[in-house]
Amino acid sequence: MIWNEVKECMSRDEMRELQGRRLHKVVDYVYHHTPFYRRKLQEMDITPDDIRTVEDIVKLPFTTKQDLRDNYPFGLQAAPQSEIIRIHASSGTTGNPTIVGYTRKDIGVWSECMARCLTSYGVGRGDIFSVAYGYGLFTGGLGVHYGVETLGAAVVPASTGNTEKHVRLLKDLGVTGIACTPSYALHLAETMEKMGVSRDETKLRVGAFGAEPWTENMRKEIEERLGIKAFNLYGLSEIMGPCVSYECSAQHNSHINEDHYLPEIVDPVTLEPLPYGQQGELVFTTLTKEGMPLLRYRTRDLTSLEDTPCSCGRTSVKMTKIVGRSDDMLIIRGINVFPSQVESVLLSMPECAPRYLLVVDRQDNLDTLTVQVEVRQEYFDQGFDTLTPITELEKKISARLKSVLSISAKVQVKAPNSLERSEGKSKFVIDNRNIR
Ligand code: DLL
Repeated sequence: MIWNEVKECMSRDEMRELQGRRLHKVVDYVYHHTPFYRRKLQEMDITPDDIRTVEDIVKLPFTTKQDLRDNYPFGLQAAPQSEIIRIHASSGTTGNPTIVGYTRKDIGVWSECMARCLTSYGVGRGDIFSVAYGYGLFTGGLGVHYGVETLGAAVVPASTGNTEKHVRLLKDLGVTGIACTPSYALHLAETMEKMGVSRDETKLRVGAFGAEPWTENMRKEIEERLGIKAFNLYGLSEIMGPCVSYECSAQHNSHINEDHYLPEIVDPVTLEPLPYGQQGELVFTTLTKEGMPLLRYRTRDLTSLEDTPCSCGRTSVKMTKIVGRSDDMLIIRGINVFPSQVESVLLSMPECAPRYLLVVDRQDNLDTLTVQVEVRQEYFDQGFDTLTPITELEKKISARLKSVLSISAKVQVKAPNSLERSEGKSKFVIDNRNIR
């Protein structure tokens, strides 16, 4: 089934023509409504009239997460505050989070795009669909929620946490579909096994998984243990949230909702555009967004694009699985974490030396973060070699990390000069998860 055949199956020529028209419109819109872009375009001597076709996109400036941080909170918002009806925030930077405001029309587009994804997974009216992404500032919960409602299926806003209760709900309500992170899906399977609930006691048949990278092996395991078809769902808050791209019945690469989000692949170093098939950094221009439209937003996600015909009948460009990032962002239990954020928390505490190591593991299908940090010599000399104060300091750091970054980390305080030094670039992160 296809939710919007006109948009999802239009010829490549028609799509490019539509994108060209919308691109002109969005450039005109930001030129007149976002001083940040007006200034940038004027500096580059570009007027909206210079942008008429998709090919003209190369003339436009890039936008980065740093731009959003520098203009916190509403500097890149184009719509007047009176038109904004929802505000989300993205975790994942030192200092200011990224704030995204949506107009009523934006929420409509988001819901439509999300309905396209869910239809593509085979979800429809009569389905009972549980959303186990976090509800709140994160876009996962509410984003999928509105898509399910738009589609006309019944949504169960389960959110995250309390997995045993969730398993009971799945069973008792006859839930047929679920959306959550792929690692949470495996945790759910494990909890079901521990509770003695077999996959045949549920009616689950489909899952929408994303917000973090996952592998074909994880897909096989999720499908086998939960007895479902597992589909990829990709998105990012700055562009909209979940719904930017989605897999279809072919379960091979993800169709981009490219009438709304215009994709490009660029070399992350030179920023030169790369052709289809070549791997590089994914860049999006929002074509219809009113609240916070973005030109050439650098996602930092590494992937490639392909426009070969798909067996499902959709004609939209597909992106391959995300193979990594061009920055050092980690995604731990679905939360974006930059090592520099952890560093700034550690350095705000006088006991900690600027020597640390983040170790990321996956235990029982849930990500764990261990932060090892050296204590400063002067504190060590005051008796930190005895067990009790170290435990107290570990607890204190752990609580600070939790309150500032919303992540739970196991903290190990180390003696001065005990963490391995390297000759070349210092290694701050060891990621033992095998997710590529
Ligand atoms: O993670 C939105 C989302 C929610 C997507 C629920 C899918 C499902 P952010 O918190 O802004 O938004 O994080 C965006 O997460 O740039 C990728 O690095 C990563 N990511 C999201 N989906 C996938 C996926 C949401 N399917 C960042 N595969 C993105 C790999 C993903 N990485």
